[in-house]
Amino acid sequence: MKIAVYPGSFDPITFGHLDIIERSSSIFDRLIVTILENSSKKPLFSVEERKDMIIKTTSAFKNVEVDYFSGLLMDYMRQNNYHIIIKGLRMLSDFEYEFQMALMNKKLNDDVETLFMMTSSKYAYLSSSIVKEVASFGGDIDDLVPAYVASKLKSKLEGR
Ligand code: COD
Repeated sequence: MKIAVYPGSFDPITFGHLDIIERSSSIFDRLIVTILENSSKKPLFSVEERKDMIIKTTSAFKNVEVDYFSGLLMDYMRQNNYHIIIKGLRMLSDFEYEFQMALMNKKLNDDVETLFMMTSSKYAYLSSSIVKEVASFGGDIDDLVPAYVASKLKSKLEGR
């Protein structure tokens, strides 16, 4: 069985993430979308809230599961005997960051391969940070995230 892990912060999940999930879930038998901590980001949503949004928005994909891990991605991979990571690539800046991370991850665990999937051009500009920025100023995010996520984001920002 071919299993891949799609790791990220998913704070919150966007149409860009969902595009990568849809395309990679059609290639692998199981796709595990795993929420991890990115130490350079302070999340807006709790792990439970992020997990809920991923579960709700990926329910159409029957081979997609959602998980969370606190710690190094490579420890997660080793503990679960997973060997393939999927990453999305948008801009040159993504490449530098992801390249460095892939090489360090390979050094930490040589049994794991990182595969990169190019963004769809319509989502090349899209990130969770941009969505939060637009939403925080009352901009329209309906084309950027599913309706369920948009409503969670609006109520989260109103409650702050
Ligand atoms: N189109 C295509 N791909 C996209 C898009 C889009 N519009 N938006 C996001 N993506 C891709 C990103 O490039 C990334 O591959 C993935 O989706 C997740 O994105 P984010 O922004 O939700 O998540 P990140 O980049 O903050 O996730 C970083 C991790 C949490 C995976 C990383 O920090 C990590 O592995 N943390 C655990 C600790 C660890 O092991 N650190 C690494 C040591 S080398």
